[in-house]
Amino acid sequence: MKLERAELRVISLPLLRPFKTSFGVMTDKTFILLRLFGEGLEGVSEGVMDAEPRYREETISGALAFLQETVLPAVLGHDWENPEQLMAHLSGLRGNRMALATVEMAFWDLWTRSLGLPLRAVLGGVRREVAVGVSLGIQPTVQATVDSAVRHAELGYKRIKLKIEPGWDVAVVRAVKEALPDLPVTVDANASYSLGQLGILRQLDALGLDYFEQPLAWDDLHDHAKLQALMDTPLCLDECITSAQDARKALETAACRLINIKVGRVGGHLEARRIHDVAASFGAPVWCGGMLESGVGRAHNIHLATLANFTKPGDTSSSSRYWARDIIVEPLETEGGMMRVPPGAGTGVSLDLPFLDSLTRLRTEIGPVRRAVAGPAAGSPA
Ligand code: OSB
Ligand code: MG
Repeated sequence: MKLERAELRVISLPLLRPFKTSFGVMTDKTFILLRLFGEGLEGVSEGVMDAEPRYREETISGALAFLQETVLPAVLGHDWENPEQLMAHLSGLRGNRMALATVEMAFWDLWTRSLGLPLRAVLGGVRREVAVGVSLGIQPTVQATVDSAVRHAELGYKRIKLKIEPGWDVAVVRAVKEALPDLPVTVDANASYSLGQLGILRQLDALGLDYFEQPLAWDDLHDHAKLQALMDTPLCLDECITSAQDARKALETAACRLINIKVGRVGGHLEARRIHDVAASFGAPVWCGGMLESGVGRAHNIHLATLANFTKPGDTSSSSRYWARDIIVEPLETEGGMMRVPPGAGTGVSLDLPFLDSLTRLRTEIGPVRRAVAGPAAGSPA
């Protein structure tokens, strides 16, 4: 597949309701959208880095510069046989896995479209629909959280994940567990606790959670291993895992017992699949996380989650939970807690370009020779 040109956009999509985590409140989802063009076809992806480095260290502004100045010039104008060859060419670039994932994922979409095959089939997926749960942000009250959890359980979602932070933990978890004794309930602290808070962590351990996601620092496998040795509840790592090597080290040292794989966090589908395989070799389940992606990133996640060892429900819930209108044409909606993989070649989804244009804050085209153009809404608020 000859990569001819690329288009980078920054999109702001308003969320239906604010999403609060231990690291901040989000009211709009702002993200990088990448389109890669070649042989008359187009592949699309979105980056999962935020404007500020509060989840992990990458940022939208940093990624834009890195993609424009380094990564895209290195891959455009060349004929790539497959994603492996493309990524081997970039293997000397350290870190920046969210930015690299953006290019890798768009290339997978483009390449599998050129093969006329669904992304899931080429990745080696084993199912046509994937089980999903929901991730509930920190709410104003315990009652509001219980109501939301019950509503989602009634819609068929197969697991409830509660965002927690110190001061918003034991009471809300206990109330949701009491309301839904038979549904798997999990918590995600997004790195907001430390080993100094063992008292609270032990209380959470006694509540029968399916697992506890990323209790401790985003870059700290060592303390997670210490904590796992003191807890019955399986720990699940998210922020800490950016590669198959990280996954091996985490599982070898029992810093966790399962892994939240986000293709956009780990450098793309190839690395996501390697993490999946490493976890399988340890007998550790994985599940597919999310970053409040638009339909573009959501579709990539859904295809990835068809691999065999994605045995726990993922976070890729219905698009209509997040947006009044998505940037893709095809609906991505669950039924009975199952999300059908979009049929068709590649990710199987297509951009709603007029709507996308109205959300575009910045647009740059990069050819084999780079040039910048003003976007339809460049410089003005979305
Ligand atoms: O830690 O899994 C996380 C959203 C943004 C950033 C980090 C996380 C999340 C979620 C929501 O939990 C997942 C989703 O619904 O897409
Ligand atoms: Mg998480």
